[in-house]
Amino acid sequence: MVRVALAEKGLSYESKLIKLCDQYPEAENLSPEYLAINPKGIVPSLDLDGEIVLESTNIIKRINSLSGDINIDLWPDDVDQEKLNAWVEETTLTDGVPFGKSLGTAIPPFSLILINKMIQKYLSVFQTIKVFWNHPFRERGRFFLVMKFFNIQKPVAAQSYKVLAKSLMEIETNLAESGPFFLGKFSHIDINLMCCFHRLTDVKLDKLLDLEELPNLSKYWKLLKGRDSYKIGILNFLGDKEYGDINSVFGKEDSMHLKPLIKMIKDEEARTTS
Ligand SMILES: N[C@@H](CCC(=O)N[C@@H](CS)C(=O)NCC(=O)O)C(=O)O
Repeated sequence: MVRVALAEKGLSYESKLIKLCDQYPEAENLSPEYLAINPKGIVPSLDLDGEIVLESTNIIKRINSLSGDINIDLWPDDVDQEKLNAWVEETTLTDGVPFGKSLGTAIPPFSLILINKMIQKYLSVFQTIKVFWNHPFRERGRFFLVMKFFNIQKPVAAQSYKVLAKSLMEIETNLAESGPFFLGKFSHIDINLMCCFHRLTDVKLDKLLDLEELPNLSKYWKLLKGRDSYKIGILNFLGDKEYGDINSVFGKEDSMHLKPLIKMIKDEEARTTS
């Protein structure tokens, strides 16, 4: 989300990628140097000439206050501020919000299997226990340890069906009223939704974004994919390792969650129009 925001604003920056503890034994996000920047040991963090900004929502707001090569306001005054705030919150991976409670926490469950596989492939039991002990975000440490031994994706993903289906339908209604972007003009929420939708394509649920019941959503996703920031911030960013891991887990087939989700959307659509 932050890379997309930087591209939207046309800001240049130095990017320091660190090796996260869920897929690299180096666990650079738990190093003393990184914890001095971000005590929770999570990414992203922004260092703006010494001013440290944490949490993707805050970071994007701060980025928006800077002037880059592109004159765009990601938080325009003339859009519904309450709705913008609520939907940005709704689509962020907010700490403390359980999986499946918001759109931002209903999508990660579908990619949990990727974290499962990466931890199992790249980390030894000893390294995983070290992460468990050392992660300052206790909940995460516990979570990674569980993922080393159990594939918990299926039940967790099933709990997220309702919120995911309901959110896509709400986005459709909203777009029908005020498109072409979520609040008419492009804003922060479109960045978050771009990232949520891209993740749905990673996990082979992209057919949800092309249903005849959701025509405005389908148009909207095409519009988002056509933005330069989508290419710069997402498509061009992923390297061979990322694409390799994603493809080896999700393959070319549709997700096993696709059918139940489509059924839920179609049933709900039939219920509301009858
Ligand atoms: N609420 C945070 C969530 C950040 C987050 O969960 N980042 C993940 C990567 S997407 C991370 O740092 N994972 C490594 C870890 O938990 O050790 C934000 O929006 O900035």
